[in-house]
Amino acid sequence: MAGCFITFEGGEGAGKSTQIERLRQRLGGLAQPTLVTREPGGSPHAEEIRAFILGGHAKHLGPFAEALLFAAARIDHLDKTIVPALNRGTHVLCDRFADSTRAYQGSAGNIDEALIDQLERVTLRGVKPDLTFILDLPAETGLARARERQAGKGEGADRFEGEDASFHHSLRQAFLSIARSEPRRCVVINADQEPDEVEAAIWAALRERLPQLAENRLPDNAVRPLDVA
Ligand code: Z5A
Repeated sequence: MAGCFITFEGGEGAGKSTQIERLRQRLGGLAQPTLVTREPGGSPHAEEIRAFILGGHAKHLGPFAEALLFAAARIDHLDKTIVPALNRGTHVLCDRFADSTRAYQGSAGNIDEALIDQLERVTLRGVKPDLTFILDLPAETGLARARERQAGKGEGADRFEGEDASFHHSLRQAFLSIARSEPRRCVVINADQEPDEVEAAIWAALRERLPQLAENRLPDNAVRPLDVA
Protein backbone atom coordinates (compact mmCIF):
# COMPACT_ATOMS: atom_id res chain seq x y z
CA MET A 1 0.00 0.00 0.00
CA ALA A 2 1.19 3.51 -0.77
CA GLY A 3 0.52 5.23 2.56
CA CYS A 4 2.11 4.38 5.91
CA PHE A 5 -0.04 2.97 8.69
CA ILE A 6 0.98 4.23 12.14
CA THR A 7 -0.80 3.26 15.35
CA PHE A 8 -0.62 4.65 18.87
CA GLU A 9 -1.22 2.40 21.86
CA GLY A 10 -1.01 2.56 25.64
CA GLY A 11 -3.10 2.75 28.80
CA GLU A 12 -5.62 5.43 29.72
CA GLY A 13 -4.45 9.02 29.61
CA ALA A 14 -1.11 8.09 28.03
CA GLY A 15 -1.30 11.12 25.72
CA LYS A 16 -2.10 9.35 22.45
CA SER A 17 -4.61 11.92 21.18
CA THR A 18 -2.27 14.77 22.11
CA GLN A 19 0.67 13.23 20.27
CA ILE A 20 -1.35 12.13 17.23
CA GLU A 21 -2.46 15.73 16.74
CA ARG A 22 1.16 16.94 17.05
CA LEU A 23 2.37 14.38 14.52
CA ARG A 24 -0.49 15.25 12.17
CA GLN A 25 0.62 18.88 12.27
CA ARG A 26 4.26 18.01 11.62
CA LEU A 27 3.41 15.78 8.67
CA GLY A 28 0.97 18.40 7.38
CA GLY A 29 3.82 20.91 7.45
CA LEU A 30 5.76 18.58 5.15
CA ALA A 31 2.72 18.34 2.82
CA GLN A 32 2.35 14.64 3.67
CA PRO A 33 -1.31 13.60 3.17
CA THR A 34 -2.42 12.33 6.58
CA LEU A 35 -5.64 10.95 8.04
CA VAL A 36 -6.30 10.74 11.77
CA THR A 37 -8.68 8.06 12.97
CA ARG A 38 -9.43 6.03 16.10
CA GLU A 39 -10.62 2.73 17.51
CA PRO A 40 -13.12 1.68 18.39
CA GLY A 41 -14.72 3.81 15.69
CA GLY A 42 -13.38 5.55 12.62
CA SER A 43 -16.30 4.66 10.30
CA PRO A 44 -20.03 5.25 10.79
CA HIS A 45 -20.91 1.66 11.76
CA ALA A 46 -17.81 1.27 13.92
CA GLU A 47 -18.74 4.49 15.76
CA GLU A 48 -22.13 2.92 16.58
CA ILE A 49 -20.35 -0.12 18.02
CA ARG A 50 -18.05 2.24 19.96
CA ALA A 51 -21.01 3.94 21.63
CA PHE A 52 -22.44 0.54 22.58
CA ILE A 53 -19.21 -0.80 24.11
CA LEU A 54 -17.98 2.33 25.87
CA GLY A 55 -21.48 2.91 27.20
CA GLY A 56 -20.92 -0.34 29.15
CA HIS A 57 -23.69 -2.26 27.34
CA ALA A 58 -21.44 -5.18 26.35
CA LYS A 59 -19.70 -5.62 29.72
CA HIS A 60 -22.12 -8.32 30.93
CA LEU A 61 -21.38 -10.37 27.79
CA GLY A 62 -17.78 -10.89 28.97
CA PRO A 63 -14.38 -10.08 27.45
CA PHE A 64 -14.60 -12.53 24.53
CA ALA A 65 -17.89 -11.09 23.27
CA GLU A 66 -16.39 -7.61 23.70
CA ALA A 67 -13.37 -8.72 21.67
CA LEU A 68 -15.75 -9.87 18.91
CA LEU A 69 -17.46 -6.48 18.94
CA PHE A 70 -14.13 -4.66 18.72
CA ALA A 71 -13.22 -6.97 15.82
CA ALA A 72 -16.52 -6.25 14.03
CA ALA A 73 -15.88 -2.52 14.38
CA ARG A 74 -12.30 -3.01 13.15
CA ILE A 75 -13.40 -4.86 10.01
CA ASP A 76 -15.67 -1.97 9.03
CA HIS A 77 -13.00 0.59 9.94
CA LEU A 78 -10.41 -1.20 7.81
CA ASP A 79 -12.76 -1.63 4.85
CA LYS A 80 -14.31 1.83 4.85
CA THR A 81 -11.55 4.09 6.14
CA ILE A 82 -8.06 2.68 6.64
CA VAL A 83 -7.42 0.57 3.54
CA PRO A 84 -8.94 3.09 1.07
CA ALA A 85 -6.78 5.85 2.59
CA LEU A 86 -3.58 3.78 2.44
CA ASN A 87 -4.34 2.76 -1.14
CA ARG A 88 -4.60 6.39 -2.26
CA GLY A 89 -1.27 7.22 -0.62
CA THR A 90 -2.59 8.86 2.54
CA HIS A 91 -0.76 8.07 5.78
CA VAL A 92 -3.05 6.86 8.55
CA LEU A 93 -2.51 7.79 12.22
CA CYS A 94 -4.75 5.57 14.30
CA ASP A 95 -5.53 6.01 18.01
CA ARG A 96 -5.53 2.35 19.16
CA PHE A 97 -5.79 -0.73 16.97
CA ALA A 98 -5.47 -4.52 17.31
CA ASP A 99 -2.85 -4.35 20.10
CA SER A 100 -5.56 -2.86 22.33
CA THR A 101 -7.67 -6.00 21.89
CA ARG A 102 -4.64 -8.14 22.74
CA ALA A 103 -3.90 -6.05 25.85
CA TYR A 104 -7.40 -5.22 27.17
CA GLN A 105 -9.42 -8.30 26.25
CA GLY A 106 -6.52 -10.77 25.86
CA SER A 107 -4.07 -10.17 28.71
CA ALA A 108 -6.10 -8.05 31.12
CA GLY A 109 -9.39 -9.82 30.23
CA ASN A 110 -7.82 -13.31 30.37
CA ILE A 111 -8.73 -14.49 26.88
CA ASP A 112 -6.51 -17.23 25.56
CA GLU A 113 -3.70 -15.86 23.39
CA ALA A 114 -4.29 -18.44 20.64
CA LEU A 115 -7.89 -17.23 20.34
CA ILE A 116 -6.74 -13.61 20.10
CA ASP A 117 -4.21 -14.67 17.41
CA GLN A 118 -6.98 -16.31 15.35
CA LEU A 119 -9.34 -13.39 15.76
CA GLU A 120 -6.61 -10.96 14.74
CA ARG A 121 -5.80 -13.02 11.64
CA VAL A 122 -9.37 -13.10 10.33
CA THR A 123 -10.00 -9.45 11.24
CA LEU A 124 -6.85 -7.85 9.83
CA ARG A 125 -6.52 -10.02 6.71
CA GLY A 126 -2.85 -9.12 6.40
CA VAL A 127 -3.08 -5.39 7.16
CA LYS A 128 -0.56 -4.61 9.87
CA PRO A 129 0.71 -1.25 11.09
CA ASP A 130 4.09 -0.19 9.65
CA LEU A 131 4.93 1.40 12.99
CA THR A 132 3.33 1.34 16.43
CA PHE A 133 4.14 3.79 19.21
CA ILE A 134 3.48 2.36 22.65
CA LEU A 135 3.15 5.28 25.03
CA ASP A 136 4.28 3.92 28.37
CA LEU A 137 3.72 5.41 31.80
CA PRO A 138 2.66 4.26 35.28
CA ALA A 139 -1.05 3.35 35.32
CA GLU A 140 -1.74 5.77 38.20
CA THR A 141 -0.29 8.71 36.27
CA GLY A 142 -2.40 7.99 33.18
CA LEU A 143 -5.58 7.44 35.18
CA ALA A 144 -5.01 10.69 37.08
CA ARG A 145 -4.63 12.55 33.78
CA ALA A 146 -7.78 10.95 32.38
CA ARG A 147 -9.77 11.80 35.55
CA GLU A 148 -8.54 15.38 35.54
CA ARG A 149 -9.61 15.80 31.93
CA GLN A 150 -13.03 14.26 32.65
CA ALA A 151 -13.55 16.44 35.72
CA GLY A 152 -12.85 19.47 33.53
CA LYS A 153 -15.58 18.31 31.16
CA GLY A 154 -17.98 17.19 33.91
CA GLU A 155 -17.84 13.53 32.67
CA GLY A 156 -17.55 10.23 34.60
CA ALA A 157 -15.34 7.18 34.00
CA ASP A 158 -16.15 5.10 30.90
CA ARG A 159 -16.32 1.30 30.60
CA PHE A 160 -12.59 0.57 31.02
CA GLU A 161 -11.50 3.48 33.19
CA GLY A 162 -13.83 2.01 35.85
CA GLU A 163 -11.75 -1.20 36.09
CA ASP A 164 -9.61 -1.75 39.20
CA ALA A 165 -5.90 -0.90 39.63
CA SER A 166 -4.66 -4.45 38.95
CA PHE A 167 -6.41 -4.40 35.55
CA HIS A 168 -4.54 -1.21 34.60
CA HIS A 169 -1.21 -2.56 35.89
CA SER A 170 -1.57 -5.73 33.81
CA LEU A 171 -2.46 -3.59 30.79
CA ARG A 172 0.86 -1.78 31.02
CA GLN A 173 2.73 -5.08 31.17
CA ALA A 174 0.69 -6.40 28.24
CA PHE A 175 1.66 -3.47 26.00
CA LEU A 176 5.32 -3.81 27.00
CA SER A 177 5.17 -7.51 26.21
CA ILE A 178 3.71 -6.80 22.74
CA ALA A 179 6.58 -4.36 22.14
CA ARG A 180 9.14 -6.98 23.18
CA SER A 181 7.61 -9.59 20.89
CA GLU A 182 7.51 -7.29 17.81
CA PRO A 183 10.51 -4.95 18.08
CA ARG A 184 10.61 -4.16 14.35
CA ARG A 185 7.08 -2.74 14.44
CA CYS A 186 6.84 -1.32 17.96
CA VAL A 187 8.66 1.54 19.67
CA VAL A 188 8.14 2.16 23.38
CA ILE A 189 8.02 5.87 24.20
CA ASN A 190 8.38 7.18 27.75
CA ALA A 191 5.09 9.08 28.07
CA ASP A 192 5.80 10.17 31.65
CA GLN A 193 7.50 13.39 30.58
CA GLU A 194 6.49 16.77 29.17
CA PRO A 195 4.41 16.70 25.96
CA ASP A 196 7.24 18.41 24.02
CA GLU A 197 9.68 15.70 25.12
CA VAL A 198 7.26 12.93 24.16
CA GLU A 199 6.76 14.59 20.78
CA ALA A 200 10.54 14.80 20.22
CA ALA A 201 10.98 11.10 21.07
CA ILE A 202 8.20 10.12 18.65
CA TRP A 203 9.64 12.24 15.87
CA ALA A 204 13.14 10.82 16.39
CA ALA A 205 11.78 7.26 16.19
CA LEU A 206 9.73 8.08 13.11
CA ARG A 207 12.76 9.55 11.34
CA GLU A 208 14.69 6.39 12.06
CA ARG A 209 11.95 3.87 11.19
CA LEU A 210 10.12 5.66 8.35
CA PRO A 211 12.59 8.25 7.02
CA GLN A 212 10.56 8.74 3.82
CA LEU A 213 7.85 10.47 5.89
CA ALA A 214 10.10 12.80 7.83
CA GLU A 215 12.11 13.78 4.76
CA ASN A 216 9.06 14.50 2.64
CA ARG A 217 9.84 11.82 0.07
CA LEU A 218 6.82 10.39 -1.67
CA PRO A 219 6.42 6.62 -1.50
CA ASP A 220 7.77 4.79 -4.55
CA ASN A 221 4.34 3.93 -5.93
CA ALA A 222 2.64 7.28 -5.25
CA VAL A 223 1.24 9.33 -8.16
CA ARG A 224 3.48 12.37 -8.63
CA PRO A 225 2.32 15.59 -10.30
CA LEU A 226 4.42 14.87 -13.40
CA ASP A 227 2.84 11.40 -13.68
CA VAL A 228 -0.56 12.96 -14.31
CA ALA A 229 -1.33 13.26 -18.02
N1 Z5A B 1 -10.40 -0.73 23.83
C1 Z5A B 1 -10.40 -2.11 24.07
O1 Z5A B 1 -10.67 -2.54 25.19
N2 Z5A B 1 -10.13 -2.97 23.05
C2 Z5A B 1 -9.87 -2.54 21.79
O2 Z5A B 1 -9.64 -3.35 20.89
C3 Z5A B 1 -9.86 -1.11 21.55
C4 Z5A B 1 -10.12 -0.25 22.61
C5 Z5A B 1 -9.56 -0.58 20.18
C6 Z5A B 1 -11.35 3.56 24.18
O3 Z5A B 1 -11.38 4.68 24.96
C7 Z5A B 1 -11.38 2.39 25.15
O4 Z5A B 1 -11.59 1.18 24.44
C8 Z5A B 1 -10.06 2.28 25.84
C9 Z5A B 1 -9.54 0.92 25.47
C10 Z5A B 1 -10.72 0.20 24.93
N3 Z5A B 1 -10.20 2.31 27.23
N4 Z5A B 1 -10.63 3.17 27.94
N5 Z5A B 1 -11.04 3.85 28.72
P1 Z5A B 1 -11.16 6.16 24.46
O5 Z5A B 1 -10.91 6.18 22.97
O6 Z5A B 1 -12.28 6.98 24.98
O7 Z5A B 1 -9.90 6.59 25.29
P2 Z5A B 1 -8.40 6.14 25.31
O8 Z5A B 1 -8.03 5.54 24.00
O9 Z5A B 1 -8.15 5.35 26.50
O10 Z5A B 1 -7.60 7.49 25.37
P3 Z5A B 1 -7.66 8.59 26.49
O11 Z5A B 1 -7.85 8.06 27.85
O12 Z5A B 1 -8.64 9.59 25.98
O13 Z5A B 1 -6.23 9.15 26.53
P4 Z5A B 1 -5.12 9.54 25.47
O14 Z5A B 1 -5.67 9.85 24.12
O15 Z5A B 1 -4.05 8.55 25.54
O16 Z5A B 1 -4.56 10.87 26.12
P5 Z5A B 1 -4.85 12.43 25.79
O17 Z5A B 1 -6.31 12.66 25.56
O18 Z5A B 1 -3.92 12.92 24.80
O19 Z5A B 1 -4.42 13.02 27.18
C11 Z5A B 1 -5.13 12.79 28.37
C12 Z5A B 1 -5.01 14.04 29.29
O20 Z5A B 1 -3.65 14.17 29.70
C13 Z5A B 1 -5.37 15.35 28.59
O21 Z5A B 1 -5.95 16.22 29.51
C14 Z5A B 1 -4.00 15.90 28.13
O22 Z5A B 1 -3.99 17.28 28.03
C15 Z5A B 1 -3.09 15.39 29.24
N6 Z5A B 1 -1.72 15.08 28.75
C16 Z5A B 1 -1.37 14.55 27.56
N7 Z5A B 1 -0.04 14.38 27.49
C17 Z5A B 1 0.46 14.80 28.68
C18 Z5A B 1 1.79 14.86 29.23
N8 Z5A B 1 2.85 14.46 28.52
N9 Z5A B 1 1.93 15.33 30.48
C19 Z5A B 1 0.85 15.74 31.21
N10 Z5A B 1 -0.44 15.72 30.74
C20 Z5A B 1 -0.62 15.24 29.49
